[in-house]
Amino acid sequence: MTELAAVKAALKTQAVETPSWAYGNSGTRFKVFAQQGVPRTPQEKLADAAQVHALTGVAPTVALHIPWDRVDDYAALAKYAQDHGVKLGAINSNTFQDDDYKLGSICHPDPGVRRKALDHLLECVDIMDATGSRDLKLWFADGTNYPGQDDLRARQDRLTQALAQVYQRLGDGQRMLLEYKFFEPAFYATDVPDWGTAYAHCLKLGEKAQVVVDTGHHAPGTNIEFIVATLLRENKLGGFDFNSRFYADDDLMVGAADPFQLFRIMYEVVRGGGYTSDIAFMLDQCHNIEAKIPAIIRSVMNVQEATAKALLVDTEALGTAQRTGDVLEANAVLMDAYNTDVRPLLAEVREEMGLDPDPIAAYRRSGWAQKIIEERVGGQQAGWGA
Ligand code: LRH
Ligand code: MN
Ligand code: MN
Repeated sequence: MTELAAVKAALKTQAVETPSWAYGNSGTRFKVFAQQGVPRTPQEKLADAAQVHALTGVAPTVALHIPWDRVDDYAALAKYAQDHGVKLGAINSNTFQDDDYKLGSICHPDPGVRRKALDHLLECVDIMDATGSRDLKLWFADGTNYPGQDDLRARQDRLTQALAQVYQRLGDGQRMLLEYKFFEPAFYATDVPDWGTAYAHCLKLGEKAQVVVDTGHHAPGTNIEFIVATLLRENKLGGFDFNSRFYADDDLMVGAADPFQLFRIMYEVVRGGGYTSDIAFMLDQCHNIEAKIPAIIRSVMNVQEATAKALLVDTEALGTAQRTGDVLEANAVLMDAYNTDVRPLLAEVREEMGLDPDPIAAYRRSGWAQKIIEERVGGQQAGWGA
């Protein structure tokens, strides 16, 4: 196989998981701008996700968020997904929208609230059993707003205890992905604020516990690719929540603010053998002011472009430059790959996969947007506040 053929073959195996909540209405704490044609049910979100997969060929799974995607029969939902050409992916827990969680969930000072949160997490594993999902994705809004508000160490102990109970409940082939975020909604101290804390908990728990890197969850200037490289070396990188940030947890289209950062991350993934591993490449985004389905298609394409560039790095030339201390050449080799226009290559890849080379144009022509506007009246806010 030529090198280019190998790159194309790798691109054809790409899998980006789209989040159910990205298809629904969303907004900021200031305003949710409702859009026409948004899904009213989890099934309608899956139908939209199926369009994204049909047009890109690389978005075969959809993450659920519980209770936003609550249904009576999860096995039937999995079947519905399959009938539409997609599969259910990670199950995301939600222990942040209940009044009871004002002071936290599994780190709350009250054992009764901790029990309620734990029961929810265990229920999420029951759902995984029904859907056949591999991953339980845990993000905790837990933290404190004021120094002294609660005991930082005791909260870590409570976290350890609850995670251990969820870990024990995992079946064969199931994983727990622990997501960190440095602030928000807690402003003083967050209980899982960084990769180090997530890593320490996952290490103690065992092999099935891995860290999730949400690209929006770091302080400005953080070298995320270094975190990726480190977690990969330690076999503890479970997945990504891809999105883009200008300021905080903006949840904008991945690759929008800093496509170079996305390339650097994907380069470390490729470099560390993560591209062909079990890493879950998920989007975690909200499309507050733009049309949702084309925005998700655009996001998937942005991941593809960063991946194509990462796969094109001339590793031999890079290695030589690095070994000989040729700083400028090493940087130039990396930049050559980044500056390559990979859009024609990806258009070819799509054509070889039997797809339209331009998924967004194909979506516009498909009539799906008009169809859902006509058919779906009274769309619900599918994410925040639902
Ligand atoms: C928290 C987060 C986490 C949630 C999602 C809706 O900011 O990134 O992944 O589950 O947003
Ligand atoms: Mn996230
Ligand atoms: Mn987030």
